[in-house]
Amino acid sequence: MDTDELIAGQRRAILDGDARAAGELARRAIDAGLDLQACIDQGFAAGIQEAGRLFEDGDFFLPELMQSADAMKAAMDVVRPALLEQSGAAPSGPKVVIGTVQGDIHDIGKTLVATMLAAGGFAVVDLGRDVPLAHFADAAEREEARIVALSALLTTTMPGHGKVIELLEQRGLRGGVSVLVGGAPVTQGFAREIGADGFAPNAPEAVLEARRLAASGP
Ligand code: B1M
Repeated sequence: MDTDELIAGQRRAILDGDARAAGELARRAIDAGLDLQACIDQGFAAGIQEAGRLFEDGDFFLPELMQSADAMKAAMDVVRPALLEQSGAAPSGPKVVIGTVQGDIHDIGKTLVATMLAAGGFAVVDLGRDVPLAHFADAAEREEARIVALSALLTTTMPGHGKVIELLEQRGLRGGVSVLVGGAPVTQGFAREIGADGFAPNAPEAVLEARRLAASGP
């Protein structure tokens, strides 16, 4: 199986909701020394995005979308440790508290961003998904975080980003903490509107943006 076939197979495994095949094809990519970011972008993530399109068009129902999401998780569970190992970075840099905001259970992209940040040398505290908004402020204070990183995949939950910023302000924490926002419906314009310090459209750019924020000071 050549690289193109392997990546096409990864996309197919996600669309088929085949967690076993997705995990196996992730392992094969690692063993073959392939560019894992390319496998994620063109293989696994392309598959889950296609599943989302089919869901939107009414050609996939929720159980099928959930199976695709499970297959995506199986692939990412295999890829994540390899990405961290490949980077060789010691996660001892500036501390980032990350999570998907309250009401939102989408965590595949958030976890990918968290992994890339850790691979980029940041000390990452992942609060998970559907995180009560006050928990971000609690964790920022407790962990003495340099960056609070917020993810939202739903248009109904993205206003949570702005509310976390308000909470940080109310608690007098805003001066020491930069806020980085992202997620499929989030734009640069929205980030500016709510007073976020940074925005990134994807995981690699989230690392660059976090580095810029860490270097520029609070
Ligand atoms: Co849902 N879902 N979903 N879903 N889902 C979307 C988001 C949707 C666009 C699908 C659609 O209709 N086309 C739609 C939202 C519509 C809207 O808001 N206008 C939708 C809906 C409606 C829903 C439900 C309401 C469905 C229902 O129940 N009727 C429900 C919501 C439940 C809830 O949260 N309360 C729901 C449920 C689910 C599943 C559980 C089945 C599953 C999630 C499983 C999981 O995450 N554990 C799921 C999935 C898989 C999707 C789609 C298909 C794929 C999301 C994904 O994982 N993408 C999605 C459609 C789509 O996005 N095309 C959809 C792959 C991932 C790598 O990309 O998450 O975008 P992404 O992350 C990227 C960037 O966005 C960015 O970097 C990441 C990596 O490059 N990024 C950041 C993300 N966070 C960042 C943070 C940063 C910076 C960058 O800084 C901090």
